[in-house]
This record gives sequence, structure tokens and C-alpha cells, in this order.
Amino acid sequence: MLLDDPGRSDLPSGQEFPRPGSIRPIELPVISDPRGDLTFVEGNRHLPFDIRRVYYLYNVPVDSTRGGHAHRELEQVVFALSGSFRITVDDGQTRSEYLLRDPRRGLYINRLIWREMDLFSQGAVCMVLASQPYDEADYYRDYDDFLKAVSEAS
Ligand code: T46
Repeated sequence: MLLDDPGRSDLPSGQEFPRPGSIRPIELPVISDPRGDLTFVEGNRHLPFDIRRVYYLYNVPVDSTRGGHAHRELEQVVFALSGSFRITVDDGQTRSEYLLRDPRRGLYINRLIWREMDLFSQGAVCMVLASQPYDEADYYRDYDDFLKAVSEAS
């Protein structure tokens, strides 16, 4: 699936907090003029969390595979700031693939979602906005441990 569908730039008021294991496209605003495009993001406005960490992947070899884990609590939104890559997300029952290639359109990934990233284009830059600081203890890096956690949460 391409993240090219129009989405929302703001969460409607009163919207329920996303359930664990949920995934959804996020569309950010853009202000365009002859000087170029400007996109901005504010925590708790365009995303359903406070942004407590930003990291980015770059100089990624085109045959690289990243991810291969899920998080206990962390929520994230993943963007392709430049170039493109595929992200495969798995809630323990269903796997979906997204091609990220538009810096305005990201993918929100709640806790308890397994993710893998590959098919990086030359020069791709992936930016991730995260709800928590880095904590290795928050990772499920073993797929069976992840499935067990999903079944315990449901
Ligand atoms: C995710 C995908 C999209 C840190 O020290 N601080 C950090 O904030 C991060 C993200 C990583 N690290 C260390 C941990 C490892 O020693 O950097 C090393 C590589 O991390 P990892 O193998 O987890 O990188 P990816 O690209 O496979 O996964 C990352 C995130 O970890 C993950 O949450 O969703 O990007």
C-alpha cells in the first residue's frame, strides 16, 4: 500500500486513544510557496503523543533490512524524508506492507506491532518520532516472545 491517500492532519477531538497493535497513516500539513515546501509536526496535535525522541536512518545500503522487533510501550511515527523504503507491519495476526516515499505522509505504529524495513532507495532518509527515550528493555526482539505478548494483551 502506498501512503498516498489523503489523511488527517489533526486528530479529531474526543478520538479514542489508538488501541495497542494499531497502525494508521498520518498526514502532516504543508505550506508551499515559490521557495519550496514546509512541513511541520507538533506532538499531541498531529500525533497522538508527546515527541520525546527523534532519530533518523541514513547511509542505508539498498539491500539492508532493519527492524525485526516490536515494542512493549513505545509509539512511533515513521517518515521517509527522502527517497523511499518498504515497511512491513504485523500485529500478530495480519501483515501489511507500506511504501513510504512522501515526507508529509508517515505511518503511526502503536505498541505491540512487529516491524521490518527494507527496499531502501539510494540515499533514503528515514525519520522516526518516538513517544519515549531509547530503552532496550522496551524491545521484543524475538518473534515468539512478541506473539506471546500479543496473546496476553488480547
Ligand atoms: C524502529 C525502527 C524503525 C540507540 O542507542 N538509540 C536509539 O534511539 C535507537 C533507535 C537505537 N539505538 C541503538 C540500539 C542499537 O545498538 O542503535 C543500534 C541500532 O538499533 P536497531 O537495531 O534497533 O535499529 P533499527 O533500525 O533496526 O530499528 C530502529 C528502532 O530501534 C526501532 O524502534 O522501530 O528503527
